[in-house]
Amino acid sequence: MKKRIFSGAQPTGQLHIGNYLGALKNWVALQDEYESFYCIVNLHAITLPQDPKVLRQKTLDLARIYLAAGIDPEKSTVFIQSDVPEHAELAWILSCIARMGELERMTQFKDKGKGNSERAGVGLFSYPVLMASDILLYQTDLVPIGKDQKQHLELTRDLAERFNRDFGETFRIPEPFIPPVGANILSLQEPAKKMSKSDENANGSIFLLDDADTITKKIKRAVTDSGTDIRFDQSRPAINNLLTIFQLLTGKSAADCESHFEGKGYGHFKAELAETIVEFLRPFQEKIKEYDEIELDKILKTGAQKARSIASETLNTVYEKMGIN
Ligand code: AQP
Repeated sequence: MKKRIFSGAQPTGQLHIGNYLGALKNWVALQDEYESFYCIVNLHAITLPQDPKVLRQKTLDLARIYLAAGIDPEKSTVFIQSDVPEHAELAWILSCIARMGELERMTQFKDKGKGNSERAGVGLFSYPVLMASDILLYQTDLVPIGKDQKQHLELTRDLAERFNRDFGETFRIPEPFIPPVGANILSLQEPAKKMSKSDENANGSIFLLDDADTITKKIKRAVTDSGTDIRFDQSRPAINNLLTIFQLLTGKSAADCESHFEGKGYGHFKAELAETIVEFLRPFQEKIKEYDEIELDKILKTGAQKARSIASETLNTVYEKMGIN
């Protein structure tokens, strides 16, 4: 039997090249080897205020992005989180297992709550529990994620182990899959921070739907560090980040990237990087238009049906073990 993968992205803001290189690219690569579940996690999106009409549209747009990136609905199960109510149900159960202290340690809550826990939403606080529910419902073996989600996956493992200890073997303990390169693509403007959908400065991110002009301008404006060599160097995060993007999009080795730009300056490098991104995104952007609403709806409904059949089995076992059913 194939091992199982679960992963998802939130339909908030615009997906950027960090989401693609840190997550989506690996989802596509892993779908042949694993039984894969790729979810549009719209219930996570509402942990921060969303415009209802925009949220619905972004949910469908994100499904299109998954498909255009190469997720094949014949191989992978693609679905919307809220179409499988078991996610929210198991999240309640797990929130009765989770401890306040362990949630308080989540750095993403500290970042997104802006240190003001008095005003932060309870959903924002408990969102890692919903993420644990997403993963555990499918008896997932592997979760492809960027570095920012590592702490949440550790919590998922802790909750699963605690439940198994207290109620008997129920959940498979998932392993993270963090790509060796690309797990933490940084902001083009502030390379001390990750590239992020919710960054107020749009120049920090290359969005998957940016046009050629915008991409070229953003790369031109990307901050650089001191030194002029175009080579990988952990002590120069800006150039390291830009070269990593180049490496992942061209599929070249790190050594080949460095020798390719040997003796060349930033001007040359940035122009070639911008061109590489534009050419990479062109077919992707064209493909997005291919899926009409009816076809998309069919894919998502079929996906939800398949997902539900597995999720409801896990939830029934959980209820039985706890004396609820
Ligand atoms: N900068 C990044 N580099 C590599 N991987 C990244 N991911 C996010 N940012 C980077 C990975 O993308 C997947 C989907 O992310 P998400 O939609 O759940 O949102 P997020 O992790 O909260 O990332 P964002 O883009 O920064 O969104 P906001 O600003 O809304 O928080 C995940 O696997 C994530 O690890």
